[in-house]
This record gives sequence, structure tokens and C-alpha cells, in this order.
Amino acid sequence: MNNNDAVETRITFCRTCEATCGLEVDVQGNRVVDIRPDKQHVVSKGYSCVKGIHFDKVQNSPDRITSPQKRVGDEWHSISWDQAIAEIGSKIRHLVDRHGADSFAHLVGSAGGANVLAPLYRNALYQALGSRRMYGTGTCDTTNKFRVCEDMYGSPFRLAYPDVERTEFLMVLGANPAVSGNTLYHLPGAVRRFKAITKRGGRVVFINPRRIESAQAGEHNFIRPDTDLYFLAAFCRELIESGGVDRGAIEKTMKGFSVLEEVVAAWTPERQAEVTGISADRLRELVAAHKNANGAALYMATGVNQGRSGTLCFWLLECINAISGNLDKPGGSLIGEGLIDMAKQVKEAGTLTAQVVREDGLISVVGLQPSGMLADDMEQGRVRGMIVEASNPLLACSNPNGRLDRAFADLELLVCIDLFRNEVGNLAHYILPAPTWLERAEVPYALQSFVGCTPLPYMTYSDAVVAAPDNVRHEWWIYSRLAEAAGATMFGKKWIAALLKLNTRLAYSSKPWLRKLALTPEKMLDGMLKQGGLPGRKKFLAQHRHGLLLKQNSGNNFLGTDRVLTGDGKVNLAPADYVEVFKARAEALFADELEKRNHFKLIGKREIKRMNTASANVPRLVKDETNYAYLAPEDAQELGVRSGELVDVASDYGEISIPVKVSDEMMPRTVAIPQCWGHKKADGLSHARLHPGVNSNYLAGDGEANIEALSGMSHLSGIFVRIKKSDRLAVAS
Ligand SMILES: Nc1nc2c(c(=O)[nH]1)N[C@H]1C(S)=C(S)[C@@H](COP(=O)(O)OP(=O)(O)OC[C@H]3O[C@@H](n4cnc5c(=O)[nH]c(N)nc54)[C@H](O)[C@@H]3O)O[C@H]1N2
Ligand SMILES: Nc1nc2c(c(=O)[nH]1)N[C@H]1C(S)=C(S)[C@@H](COP(=O)(O)OP(=O)(O)OC[C@H]3O[C@@H](n4cnc5c(=O)[nH]c(N)nc54)[C@H](O)[C@@H]3O)O[C@H]1N2
Ligand code: SF4
Ligand SMILES: [Mo]
Repeated sequence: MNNNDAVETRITFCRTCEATCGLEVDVQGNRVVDIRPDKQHVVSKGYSCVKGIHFDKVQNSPDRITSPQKRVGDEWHSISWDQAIAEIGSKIRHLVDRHGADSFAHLVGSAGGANVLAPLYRNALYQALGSRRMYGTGTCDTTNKFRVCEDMYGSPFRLAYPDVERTEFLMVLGANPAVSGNTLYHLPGAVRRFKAITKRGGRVVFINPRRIESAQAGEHNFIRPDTDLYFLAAFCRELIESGGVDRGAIEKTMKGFSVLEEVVAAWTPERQAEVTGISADRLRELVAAHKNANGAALYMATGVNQGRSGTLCFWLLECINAISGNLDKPGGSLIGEGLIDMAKQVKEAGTLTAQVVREDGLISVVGLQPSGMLADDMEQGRVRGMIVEASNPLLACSNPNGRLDRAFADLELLVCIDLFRNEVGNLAHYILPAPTWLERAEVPYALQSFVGCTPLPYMTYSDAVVAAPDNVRHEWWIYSRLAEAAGATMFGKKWIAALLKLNTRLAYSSKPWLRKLALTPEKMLDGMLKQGGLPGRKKFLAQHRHGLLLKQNSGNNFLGTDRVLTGDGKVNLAPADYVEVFKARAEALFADELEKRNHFKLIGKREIKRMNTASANVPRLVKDETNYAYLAPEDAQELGVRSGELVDVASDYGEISIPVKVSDEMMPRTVAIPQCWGHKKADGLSHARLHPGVNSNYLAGDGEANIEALSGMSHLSGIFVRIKKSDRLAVAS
């Protein structure tokens, strides 16, 4: 950057979380110097959070990796791309030939979800190698939902969203949109929109073991962690009992109602109250309000997904939306339309549908094997090499007492594609530098652009705001080159592989006229926009820089149409596997809950200034040296601890010591610990290293016993723990 360079303002959108807020970015030379909310963005209208406007600190961080790195012993060396690709390619080939294709795995993290083109190339590489050993932190947040969508509606991506703009009754379980920005549906500035519901006479109800930030926009109800199954079963039963179901719609467009009715029959409001802490009267009152609303929607997210019954919970929640006549109805829950019908394409291709490809019979959902099996698979030699793209599994995944650290350290080949050398990067043999989202052309997340999960449908497109450093390469390029070097034919055709080879050379040619010939992400996205019947890239940049509002979803376009992909065109209210698992487990888990009702349960806590592990290195965002264990005042008193004092928290899997914060936001007998801390080994992250905190996932179990069998989800919330005042001295207050 030259200080005399003019400052130019470019319009883009944030891709740190799924809210995809519009941003204005000041660029001087090729350097980002300021980021502000875009007041003219058609949906976010000037809303953004601190993570978006401070992304320049990630972008410009001196810790960023800007050339391929190779570890030799404990030392890191910069190497050329040619060397990196050739060495990694031949090692992949060696592993595949010697130990079978599945010995070479992949793990993708949440930031990978914002990259709309990378999955095409990533999947093509692994298909070409013949490896199905793909993991993702998707099995930490949401594969239960995809499983249910597949069984009820016929495709994992036929996903409904709450019609927040028109609803009169919204009930949110296990989500905190004020902090998280929502997940699996896209809507920035959630609090403002929830407040608008109350203002027009509707109700917004949060069901959560912590009185969350979102609750400022509605009512809050405590629920004992991981008991939502009983609340939802009783809600469903009460709805049926009190005549709150639309029998006409059920008869015409759904199947399995009588089985559903039988499944929930035993779960009276009184019975659920014994474990949830929500009184029978309160539940009845909520059902009555739901019934009387002209448009009602239930929504749930990670807090419930990460429990022991995430799939069953989402099934019952979707059933409530459907049988009450609110599915496909304005103000209820709607099924959107994207640029392409990704749900249908995925159904037809069959590759991402739920299936068993593992030798132990555990399920893969949307192509992802359970991340809770990572350590087992590595220790038992099923996995010997891995690419980790945009993830930090040592902090994010179940890691009982550090078991994952040891397993990753023993891999024969570990390659990380990242912006930084994070904790898992420390253990890698190679780190390949990737661009940030400011350096990528993109349309918003796939679920927004290609599935249409957004209450305010719109489309936007952004070119890269700045050029990536010279020696940084896009994921699509890395995967194409690795395929070539490992002798794998992407997309199954030699001529396509030859074109891809040519394209990787053209895209980074030193001659501008050759670069112009490359099939770039810009050109691919231009094609997608046009295929969706929208203006192409150039028009978007010239005329719709702040987004283009699309037709509002009027509902009545799903049920009874060929968009229901179940084969017979009916929504399935009683998938046989779910009924079986419910019958086998519900009573036993209930008995367990009753027996342990006085035990502590651990939940997570997202913080507005932190994006999982990825913003931990930004000094402006992270000032505390550590995270804390949040405890209700009566629990703290009983344990004899005050804010700042240390407690020892132990589960059946691990033990940590952490300082306490006493908070009346907490439900008694619940402890909340912000996850994705524990940076003690982060020598590639100069700030995070000094603010390490404690890794709460040392307390989470892994292996088959801690995986939800229907969806492969890890059990990360509602973990039974024991707490006592620590004998050790507090390091922070
Ligand atoms: N106990 C508990 N554990 C949890 C959760 C919980 O609620 N409770 N939540 C779970 C959930 S939902 C998730 S998604 C995981 C999150 O964990 P992960 O999915 O592993 O994601 P992050 O920590 O966000 O990101 C990890 C890395 O991505 C890199 N990165 C950022 N942007 C890019 C990019 O554009 N390209 C590339 N190549 N790299 C990039 C960052 O530098 C960082 O090193 O944690 C899970 N863990
Ligand atoms: N600021 C910020 N934003 C983020 C992220 C981040 O790390 N920081 N991560 C992003 C990612 S990867 C994701 S997947 C999304 C997740 O988005 P959300 O699902 O909205 O995530 P959380 O804010 O963790 O909300 C989960 C809530 O569930 C509650 N909870 C825990 N256990 C239970 C339970 O058993 N029952 C019920 N009813 N509630 C329970 C917790 O108290 C918490 O409030 O957020 C994304 N946005
Ligand atoms: S809410 Fe999400 S998308 Fe919006 S600015 Fe914050 S991190 Fe970015
Ligand atoms: Mo996530």
C-alpha cells in the first residue's frame, strides 16, 4: 500500500456467519483499511455485528500464511506450490495404493460452508480417488436436520424456514439468533425482526436453559438441557388432543399420522414437566396460543441438535409445523426456491443421501461420516492421511482429555488448508494458504442461494474485494492440482481432467491474456445467476450492488406438488426408523433423566465477538484471557464459589479447571462454558496464544456411544458433569 493511493469503497457481503450482512469495504492499494455496514443492502439495511466490521484484522493479520509451508521436525519452511503439490500428491497416491482409498480422509469446517464452489472440487477429488472418508463439523451442528428433511420431504436439502416476516407465533428452541445470526436460514438483524412480531401483536418464545440475549425480543422459558424430546412430544400430543390439527391437509398431503399419534400418546404435559422443568399449564398455554395464531412456526438449532435425540426432536418439531397446517402457509414454515433446485439435484444424484458406507454400520448424512469417530478411525488405522480445510477439530470436536491431539499427531500425512497455522495446523506436515472471503467472488451460502432458505428472498453477488497475496491459492485450484498429482481423474472423464489441468495453469498465468481465458469462479457464478433466470454478474455489479429483492414466498407451493420428493408425493410423518428408535429409547432416557435430575449438565455458549475458533486471534475482539463457567447463583452458593474462583468440572470422559462467573441467566443445575477455547498450543496465532482459555470439549465423549445413531451427530450439549470448587489457584478473575 502506498499512502498516496486513493481510498476506494467496494460493496460486498460478510461470510463469517450465515446472516451474510451487506458491507462497505474501503480499499487502499490492495489493502483493506476499513469495513462498515452497508446501509443500502436490501435486507441487512445497515445491520452488522462486530465480527464483520473487524474482519480487516483477520484479513491483514501478520500471522496469515501466505506461502505453502512444510514442517521438517519442529521447523516450518516456505516451499513452492510445485513442490507442495508434487509431494502431497505422491503421498496421497501412496496411501491410497497401500491402504485403500478410504485411508485418505477429509475434514471440512464451518468456514468451508461459505465457499460455494470449493465443495464441487473437493467432492470431485475424493470421488476420483474413491475415498468416502469425508468428515465435517456438520456432524457437530446439523446433520440431524438434513436427515429428517430427507425422510419427511424426500431430499436432505428440502429445508423449511420460519416465515418470520408474517408469523404471529414463533417458538425458538436451542438457538440464540441475536448472537449466532441464525443457522440454516438466513436473516440478518434477527432481534429487530423478532421485536416486529411482538409489535404486531404476535409472540416470540425462547425455550432455552439460559436466559439468552435473544430473549430481549420475546418471552423466555427455561428447559432442562437435552429434554426437548419430551417437551416436543407433549406439545404434539396436546395439539392433537385439543383439535389443533388440520385433518384435511393431513389426509390429502401427508402419511403416517396415526403412527405419530400413537408415538406421542404417552407423553402428557404432566409427564414432560417431570424432566423439562416446563409446567404442564405453561405447555398447554403455549399450545393454545400456537393454535390460535394465524401462522405459527417452531424453529430449533444447535442446542437441540447436539443432544442425544437431535433427529427425533427435529422430526417432532417438523411434524408439529406440518400437522397444525402451518407448513407451506404464510406465517408458518415455508419451503423456498433457489437459483437452482439443489434439493432435487441432490436427490437425483443420490450421492449425498443418507447411507451406510462405514464398516461399523454408522450412518453418513450429506456425505459426512461422524466426526465423533475421528479418533477411533485414526487410532485403528482406518484413516492414515487427511486434508483439513477450514477447521480446528482439536478445539471444535469432542476431544476427551486431548485424545484427538494425540491421534492427529500420529497421522502419516496431514495437510491443512487454512489462513493460519492453528492448533491442528501445528501437527500438520503441510499447510496450504487459502484466500479469505474478501479475496473470493461469491454468491451467499448454498442454502440461501440454491435452496432458498430465507424469509426475505434476495440475491447478491460480489467479486473479490481485494486480490489474494501472490502465493495464496483457491481451494478449487488446490483440489484440481492435487488430483492431477495423485493421478486421479476428476469428474470421471479424461477430457475434463485435461481441461481442469489447463485451467489451473491459465488461472495463474503470468500473461494477462491467458488469465482471461481461464474458467474462473466469476464466470461460473455468472453462469449460475443466469441459469436461475437472474441478471448476470456484470448487471449485478452495475445495478444491484446492494442486492436484488426477489419475489416473496407466498406459500401454498409445496404440499401436494411435485416438490415433495418422497416418491408418492406425501410428507412422511412417521419414518419407520424414527418410530423404532423413539420406542426403544424414549422411556429409557426419561428414566435416566429422572434419576439424574439433580446432576449438573454442561451446555455451550456462543459469544458475539467470537466465531468458533476463527476470530480468537483478533486483539480487538478477544480481551479476556480465558472463558468462564457460567453458574446459577444458588448453585454457586452451594458449591461455595464466587465469580473468578476456579472450579473443577469432570465428566465421564475428561476433566478441566475453569474460573466461574455467577449469573442469574443460568437455569439451576446447568453450567454453560463457551466452546472453541483452549488455544494453549497455538504458536501460529500470536494473540490467541496469550488468551488461551479452556477447551470444554475435553469433557465431551466420542466414539459410537456418544454419536446419535440416526444422523451421526456428536453429543456436545447436555453432557452430565460433576463440579467442585478447585484446590488450584485461579489464574484469572
Ligand atoms: N461444545 C461445543 N462444541 C462445538 C459447538 C458447540 O456448540 N458446543 N459448535 C460446533 C459447531 S456448530 C461448529 S461449526 C464447530 C466449529 O469449528 P470449525 O468448523 O472447526 O470452525 P472454525 O473454528 O470456525 O474455523 C477453523 C479454521 O477455519 C479457518 N478459516 C476461516 N476462514 C477460512 C477460509 O475462508 N478458508 C479456509 N481454508 N480456512 C478458513 C480459520 O482460520 C480457522 O483456523 O465447533 C463445534 N464445536
Ligand atoms: N457470534 C457467533 N456466531 C456464530 C457462531 C459463533 O461461534 N459465534 N457460530 C456459527 C455456527 S458454526 C453455527 S452452527 C451457528 C449456531 O447457531 P445457534 O444454534 O443459534 O447457536 P447458539 O447461539 O450456540 O445457540 C444454541 C442455544 O441452545 C441452547 N441450548 C443448549 N442446550 C440446549 C438444550 O438441550 N435445549 C434447548 N432448548 N436449548 C439448548 C444454548 O443455551 C444456546 O443458547 O452459529 C453461527 N454463528
Ligand atoms: S452477523 Fe454474521 S454476517 Fe453479519 S456481520 Fe456479523 S458475522 Fe458477518
Ligand atoms: Mo456450526
